[in-house]
Amino acid sequence: MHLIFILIANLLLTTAEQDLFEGTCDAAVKSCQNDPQNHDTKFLFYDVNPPEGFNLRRDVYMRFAVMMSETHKKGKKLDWRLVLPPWYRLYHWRSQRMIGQPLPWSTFFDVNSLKSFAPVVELNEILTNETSNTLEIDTVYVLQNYDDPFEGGIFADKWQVNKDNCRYDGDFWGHANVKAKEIVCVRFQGQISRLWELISLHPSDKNVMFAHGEIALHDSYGTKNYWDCRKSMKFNENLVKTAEYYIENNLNCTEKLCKSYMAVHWRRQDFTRSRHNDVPSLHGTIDQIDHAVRMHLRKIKKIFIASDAPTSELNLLIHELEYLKYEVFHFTPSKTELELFKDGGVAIIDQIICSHAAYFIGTHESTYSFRIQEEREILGFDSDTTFNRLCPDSGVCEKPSRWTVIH
Ligand SMILES: Nc1nc2c(ncn2[C@@H]2O[C@H](COP(=O)(O)OP(=O)(O)O)[C@@H](O)[C@H]2O)c(=O)[nH]1
Ligand SMILES: *[C@@H]1O[C@H](CO)[C@@H](O)[C@H](O)[C@H]1NC(C)=O
Ligand SMILES: *[C@@H]1O[C@H](CO)[C@@H](O)[C@H](O)[C@H]1NC(C)=O
Ligand SMILES: [Mg+2]
Repeated sequence: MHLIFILIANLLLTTAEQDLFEGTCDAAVKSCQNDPQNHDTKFLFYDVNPPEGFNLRRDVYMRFAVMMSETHKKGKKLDWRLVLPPWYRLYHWRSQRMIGQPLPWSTFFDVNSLKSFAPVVELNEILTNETSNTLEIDTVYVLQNYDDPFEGGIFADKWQVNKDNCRYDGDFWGHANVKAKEIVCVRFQGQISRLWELISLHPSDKNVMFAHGEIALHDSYGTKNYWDCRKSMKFNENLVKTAEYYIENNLNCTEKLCKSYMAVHWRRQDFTRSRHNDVPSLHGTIDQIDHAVRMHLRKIKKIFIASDAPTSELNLLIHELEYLKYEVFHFTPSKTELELFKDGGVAIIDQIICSHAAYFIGTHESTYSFRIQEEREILGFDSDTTFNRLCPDSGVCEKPSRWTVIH
């Protein structure tokens, strides 16, 4: 994660325009632009490193969506659509490990809103339209990191086909009827729009896929177009309604910018095991929450906790805070809600509730917390109420970077 941030910071300084390859579709031909059923429509698929979680995947989506949108804005590649990779067997989705079916993006997002920003289609929209029942991907490019990203002391954008040990480590989101005709491994580093150069290696390809899409970096992190894309990532309306109902009934707020509660994202599990320099102990957490309320929120008694902690650990935190006379809230889905929303939807409901809080404290370098911070920027909270983190019990505690919204 740290390296990624160095790289992103690097990219912010780069304004060089990519010299994109010309598309084969003439902007003046209307059918090219608007008809997804058009015979000549080409599809760009991508996949992400299997162990990566939901919220990094959202960031990878934005890289592809911004790339597509910026290319189309220049009148290029108008015959291309971006295929939304289904959500499938995510590592953190504990209650679904066994029964995991690939879930379309509409389970979690408002897909029409995504479509208002970039030309995206769900995989199941294409699969049902494939007459032969099998979807053939012409070329799967498996992206790989360079062994030394700073070769010769500099980080340069580059790519190179790599013929050694080439294989695709995914399974097309559990879809047995998706097949690859050719697999090409490519060492790649740099901005995502350079993937068009790879695509041009096989100009007659109709379906192209990039595995390990997370290796390609943002073209424009933090720009207006980045934020326009981010704003279009509205959640499924049932998730929004459930979160708003919870806020109204438990946290006494009916506005967008609530004043009645503070929220904490307490990331545990793998973070507790492998990042003890970044996360506090249970008692450290309690002290920091109590301190924040005394410093900034003297009138507030309600605290909402979002967490992936095991129930026993979470209950300890809740009881200790209650002992300090706080009213503590945690969203526990009913059995029906869990079946309906799945683990992924419940995690989003927690994020929405954190997004509306008067004050938010997140977990260092958690992409789950980052997405809440972005949401709060979009809602219009003062950034001081947003970019706060839990510190380790001892040692350095770097302030969170402030990625503020651009309208
Ligand atoms: N319901 C809920 N789930 C969480 C919470 N924090 C983490 N998770 C789960 O754990 C996953 C964490 O992975 P990821 O999205 O990659 O975020 P990161 O690992 O914190 O950067 C989330 O996608 C959720 O499934 C939380 O506060 N509430
Ligand atoms: C699939 O077919 C339906 C009905 O013909 C059409 O409305 C839809 O746009 C098609 N989707 C794609 C991605 O081609
Ligand atoms: C709810 O909020 C209103 C102000 O918006 C306040 O007057 C009222 O006392 C609050 N109720 C509770 C139970 O906290
Ligand atoms: Mg993760």
